[in-house]
Amino acid sequence: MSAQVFRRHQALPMRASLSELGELARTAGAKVVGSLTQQLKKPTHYYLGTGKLEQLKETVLAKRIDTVICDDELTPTQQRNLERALEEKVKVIDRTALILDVFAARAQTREGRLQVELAQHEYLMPRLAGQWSHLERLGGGIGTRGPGESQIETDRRLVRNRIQRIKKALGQVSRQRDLYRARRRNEGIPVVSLVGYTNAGKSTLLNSLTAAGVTAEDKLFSTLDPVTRKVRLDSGKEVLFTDTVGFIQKLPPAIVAAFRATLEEIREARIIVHVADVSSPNLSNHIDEVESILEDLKITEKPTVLALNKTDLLPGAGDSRNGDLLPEILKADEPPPGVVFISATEHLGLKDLLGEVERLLGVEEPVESVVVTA
Ligand SMILES: Nc1nc2c(ncn2[C@@H]2O[C@H](COP(=O)(O)OP(=O)(O)OP(=O)(O)O)[C@@H](O)[C@H]2O)c(=O)[nH]1
Ligand SMILES: [Mg+2]
Repeated sequence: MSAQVFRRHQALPMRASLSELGELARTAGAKVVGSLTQQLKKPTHYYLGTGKLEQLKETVLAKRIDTVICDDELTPTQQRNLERALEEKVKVIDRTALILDVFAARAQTREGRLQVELAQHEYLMPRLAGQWSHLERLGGGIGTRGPGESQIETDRRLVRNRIQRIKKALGQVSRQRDLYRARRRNEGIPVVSLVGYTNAGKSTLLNSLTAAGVTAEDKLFSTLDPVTRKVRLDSGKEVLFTDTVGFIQKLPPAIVAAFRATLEEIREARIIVHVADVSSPNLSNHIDEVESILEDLKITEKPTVLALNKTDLLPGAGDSRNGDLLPEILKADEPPPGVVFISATEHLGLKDLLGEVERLLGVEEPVESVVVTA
């Protein structure tokens, strides 16, 4: 696939990952006052090593920090230990909790809200023990049941019940979705799915292609719920473009699981338009991440157009902000097949994009060959 051009198989560099975490935190309404990094072969029970932990304590005190956000998913023990080691009232959360927070604030439809709530509960479940362990120690002796322990069990049961109820409600919503999908299939209008890293410009593109009026903003995860709009191609043929939730590195498994139904809409698509922000210094990582999430969802082998968006922000060929890969592509007279350069805000390259979609639609889907023998 064309996106292979960018493949480098590397995780987002630590600095880039931290700056993304900062963006997420700002999106959630926090003010970022500083960051601290450490390279460890394996995180400790405190997540950080002893020296760094001391440094963190001092910074928290000096800057009167009220929340510490770690750029990985913390184990319940790590979270508890860190919280105990720091000042009282300092909250310790991890990347997953932060993403869940942003998602919770963004979800608008009933399905979106249910999905986020499911992910939140799944995330909370293994962490309940930690929250009540201080009570456990007050508990009785051998063979008796401490108040903490029974509290954990009550809480677990409540959460488990809630999870069951949400799953049931989601099942109903997804049946409605199936009906809608079947109707769409009957109408025979091909679906083009916009996928890409969060903030790549998917919603802006949908708005530019149609008059969709989808919220597009310079914030991570502005879209959580799928939006579908009809677009007429040059040939007069109609296609449905769908815009959906953006991807991000280290997307929490609880979220992928909860959003599976939404994400699987992509599987229904005839064509995928992978939108990427060409002005990002992390372009190749973003492309890699999106491809690997698609692979996880077993969505491969779909005809794909790679739409390199925000070309208006590029100072021009020869610029090396994007490492050594982009200039190569820009230097070429023509982008490689399956790649188009666009600017969704400036309406540039949209004809090329639709042309590419049209070309892919014209490519017959493989038909099982039948051998008839006399
Ligand atoms: N300069 C420039 N900015 C753009 C372009 N396309 C999108 N943007 C900006 O990029 C930001 C993110 O755009 P969205 O359309 O919300 O991105 P998205 O991919 O839908 O993001 P999520 O819904 O969060 O996954 C907005 O501030 C847009 O105005 C473009 O072609 N050029
Ligand atoms: Mg969007």
